[in-house]
Amino acid sequence: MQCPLAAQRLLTRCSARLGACENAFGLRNAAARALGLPVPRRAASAAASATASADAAAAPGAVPGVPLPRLLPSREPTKKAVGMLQRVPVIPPPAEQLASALKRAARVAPSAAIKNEAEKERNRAARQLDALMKELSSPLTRAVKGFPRPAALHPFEAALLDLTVGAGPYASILGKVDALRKALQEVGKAYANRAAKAANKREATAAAEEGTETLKKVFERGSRAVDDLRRMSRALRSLPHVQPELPTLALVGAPNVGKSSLVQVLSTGTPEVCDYPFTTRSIKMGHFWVDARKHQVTDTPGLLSRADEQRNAMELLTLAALQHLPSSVVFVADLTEGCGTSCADQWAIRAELRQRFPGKVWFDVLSKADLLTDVWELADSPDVAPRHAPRAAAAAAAAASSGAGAAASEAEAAASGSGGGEEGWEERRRAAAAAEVEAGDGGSGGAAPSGSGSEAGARGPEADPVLAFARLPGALRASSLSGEGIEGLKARVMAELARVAAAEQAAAEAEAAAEAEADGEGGEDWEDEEEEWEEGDKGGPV
Ligand SMILES: Nc1nc2c(ncn2[C@@H]2O[C@H](COP(=O)(O)OP(=O)(O)O)[C@@H](O)[C@H]2O)c(=O)[nH]1
Ligand SMILES: [Mg+2]
Repeated sequence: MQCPLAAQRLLTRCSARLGACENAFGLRNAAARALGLPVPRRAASAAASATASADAAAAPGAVPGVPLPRLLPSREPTKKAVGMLQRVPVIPPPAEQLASALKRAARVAPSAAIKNEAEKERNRAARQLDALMKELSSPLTRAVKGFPRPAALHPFEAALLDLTVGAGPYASILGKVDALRKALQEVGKAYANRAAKAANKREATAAAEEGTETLKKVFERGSRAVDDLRRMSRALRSLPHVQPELPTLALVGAPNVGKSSLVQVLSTGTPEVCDYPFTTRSIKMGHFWVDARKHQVTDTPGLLSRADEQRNAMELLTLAALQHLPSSVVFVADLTEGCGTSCADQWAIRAELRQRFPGKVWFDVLSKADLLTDVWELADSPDVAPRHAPRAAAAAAAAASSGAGAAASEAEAAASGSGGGEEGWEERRRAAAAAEVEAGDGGSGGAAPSGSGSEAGARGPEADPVLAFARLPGALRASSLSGEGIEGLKARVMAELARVAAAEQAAAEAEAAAEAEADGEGGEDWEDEEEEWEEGDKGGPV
C-alpha cells in the first residue's frame, strides 16, 4: 500500500497534467477516491463541463453563479495545429522494445525490508511482472497518444495523410497497437496478482516464469502491428513540411515538365527534398521572400489528363494542395513534349485547373525554353496561323459576349494569327497580358485552343496546342538549365505577389476600419435604423 506522502504526490502529479490530458480527470479522481481523499472540486467541475451544454450554469454539479473553469477545449472553432504528422514519435523495432523491457524488469528487486523467503519471492515475482507489463505497454501508450486524430489536422494535412498512408490503415494500425497495449496490461496484472497471492515460494516463481513467457508471447504476436506503426511513423516523419498558413507558390503541371528544376532556381537557398510515404516520389520545397513576407515554393506531384476516378493518390494530392493551401499557381508546360505528355493533354490539364480553381493567382511558364528556339520563331511570326483559328475566333466572340474578358482576349489572341492584321502578334500578346494584369486577373487567362469557348473543354484533335501555348498571353518562356527567362519570371512573380499582399492588407485595413467605425457608432446607428424601420413599416413596402 502506498504511503500518504506518495499518495499526495500522485495526486499532485495528476493535477499538474490536468490541462494537458482529458483522461487525467478520471485518473486524478480515481486516485483520490482510491486513497480516501476528497475528489478535488476543480476536477469535479471540469468533468461536469465535459458533458455540459454551452450554458455553464446548467452543468450538473456547478455552483450557481460561479462560472466553471475552462479546462476543456471550448466549442469555438480552434486553429488547427499543423506539422503534427511530421512529429509523430519514433518507434523502435519491436524486438528491441522486448529485449529492453525484459532487461529492465529483471533488474527489479524485491523490497529490502521483507525477510520471509516466500514473501520475498512473491514480492519479487509480482514486482517484476508489473515492471515488465509497464515496460512493454507504456511505450505503446505514449506512441499511440503521439499520433494525432485526423479530425484535429489541417484539411491539407488530413488529405496528405489520407492520400499517402490512408485514413483506414492509419486508424486500423493505431487500433491494433492500442489493443495490444490493453492485452499486455490485462495479462500482466493477472499474473502479478497471481504471484502476489501465491501459496509458497515455488508457486510465486512459477507465476513469474509463466507470466513473463505469456507477456513475451502476447507482445510477439502483436509485434506486426508495432512494425506497421514503426513504418507508418517513418513515413509520416518524412512527409513534406508544408506550412498551410504560408503563402504558397505551387508549381503544377504534367510529370517531368521541369517543376522541380524551377523550384530550385526560384528558391532562396537550397530547397528541401521530401518524400511521399509509400511511393518513390519526392518533391522539392523551397522558400523565398516577397518584401519581408516569407513564401514557400513547392512542386506538386505531376498531373495527367484524365478523370478524377482514374487519378492516383499523388495526382489527387496536387488537387488537395490547390484546394486547401493559400496557393498561387505556376503552371509549367513543356512544349518539347519530352516529358512524355502531349501538349494537347497539357492544355487540357491547364484548362481543367483553370476551371476548378478560378480564383487563383496564375502564372504560365513554358519550360525548357533552351530547346524551343524554333517554336518561338514560329509562334512569334504573324504569318503562321494555328490550324484551329476559325473555331478560336468563334470562341473569342462567344467569350466576349458572355463577359469573360480574359478568356476572350486569349481566344482572340489564339485566333489572331489567321487574321493577318497590321498589329504584330508579339505586341498583341503583350497588350493582352498587360490588360489582364490591369484588370486584376492575376495572370494569364486560359481559353480553349480548340475554340470551345470554355477552358474545361479545351481539347480536340484539330487544335494546335503547341502554338496555342506559345502564344498564350502573359506566358513566360524560361529555362532552368540555361537561366533564360528566369530573372523575368522571378520579377513577375514577385511583383504579382507583392501586389496581392498589398491588396489583402488594404482589404484587411478597410475591414478593421469599418468594424471600428461600426463599434464607435453602433448605438446611434441602431437607433437610427430602428427609427427608419418604423418609418418604413408605416410607409408600406420599402
Ligand atoms: N533542356 C532542359 N531540360 C530541362 C529543363 N528543366 C528541366 N529539364 C529536364 O527535364 C527533366 C524533368 O525535370 P524535373 O524538374 O525533374 O521535372 P518535374 O517532374 O516536373 O519536377 C529532367 O531531366 C531535367 O533535367 C530546362 O530548362 N531545359
Ligand atoms: Mg519533380
